[in-house]
Amino acid sequence: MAERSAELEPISQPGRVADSDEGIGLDELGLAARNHGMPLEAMRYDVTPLGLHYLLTHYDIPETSADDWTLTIAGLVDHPLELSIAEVQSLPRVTTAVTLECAGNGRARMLPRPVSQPWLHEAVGTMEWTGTPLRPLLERAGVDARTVDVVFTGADHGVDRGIEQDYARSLPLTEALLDDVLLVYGANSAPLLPQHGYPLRLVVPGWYGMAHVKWLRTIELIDHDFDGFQQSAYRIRESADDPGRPITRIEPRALVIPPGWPDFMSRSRFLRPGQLMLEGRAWSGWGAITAVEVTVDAGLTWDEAELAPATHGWAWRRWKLPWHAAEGRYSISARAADDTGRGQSGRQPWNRGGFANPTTQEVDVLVTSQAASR
Ligand SMILES: Nc1nc2c(c(=O)[nH]1)N[C@H]1C(S)=C(S)[C@@H](COP(=O)(O)O)O[C@H]1N2
Ligand SMILES: [Mo]
Repeated sequence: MAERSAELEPISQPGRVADSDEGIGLDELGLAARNHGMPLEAMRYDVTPLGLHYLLTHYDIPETSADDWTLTIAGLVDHPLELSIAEVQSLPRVTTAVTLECAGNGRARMLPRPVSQPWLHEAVGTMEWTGTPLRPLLERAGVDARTVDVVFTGADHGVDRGIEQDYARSLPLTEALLDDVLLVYGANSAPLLPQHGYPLRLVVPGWYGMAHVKWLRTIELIDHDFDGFQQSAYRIRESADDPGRPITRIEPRALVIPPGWPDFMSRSRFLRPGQLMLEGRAWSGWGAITAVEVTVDAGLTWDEAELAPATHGWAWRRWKLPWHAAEGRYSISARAADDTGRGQSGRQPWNRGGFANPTTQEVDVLVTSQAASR
């Protein structure tokens, strides 16, 4: 089903921005309860175990079956294709570890807060995706020279800001033809779970999550820039009437595995004094991570962490830094830079959608030899 209302940017009903003193509302809580993050201690795994990966589904998880699924490749092609899941699975098979991060990661820490899924830092995960490269299928269909965008549409359906739609996102043809773009039917050696797009999803290594269309039904080649709702929604805009710029690849980010043990409500941490290893992950969708710096004193001083050897191109990289924790209070953060010169600056450039917030974590830690009781 196509979108019911032809909307051009900017979307006529912009998302809401919370008042400066407005807490998280029940609607945001509802979204957060459906769309869980990855518990940050799960950064200990190179590959995020099934069920621990973050989840973001705008509407409902559709009822789908591999048995009667058809993937259609149509639009500006010489020979439209219709493929069953069995046919997709009979094509050359690739398995690759890719880190996904939601473009809204960090949104809840923007001030004022754009009202949407209120992520703190946990909208990230890395799975080993199994599928087949998209490019040979597009070549088999025969790409018309007039093609500008390739539109990927999922089976999920809903309404956002008054626009009824199937979830749909496009890639510029040049990006869709990159060798690492995959049609994926498996994750971590198992069939895709329903919530991650069973029976078929797109994986676009390096891009923010919104590009990785789940429950993929149709691929359509068009001769203009796609202006569907989700294409217009994911832009960096400073105001409601700012046309903004599209969100594409993942900006560099480093996160710390919170050390010690947490306080139930505040999630602040406790540690015994002594020698320990701070560890975490860093990733970028633009290039290889080249540096991670860590502070334990709220940004007064930064130390360079040791990077583990890079594994897969688009999977996060492990880092570590030995720390002698003396009694006292600390605020721990990490920041990353990549080989394209991009890096996490301390300051957040605010934007209306709450996207790509580079602000670092602030892990509050009390190092004490006493039992943590009052
Ligand atoms: N069909 C469909 N695909 C989708 C979405 C969706 O709501 N519907 N959400 C997108 C967003 S915003 C993100 S961050 C990722 C999340 O993928 P995951 O839930 O498998 O972690 O899926 C993307 N693909
Ligand atoms: Mo997302």
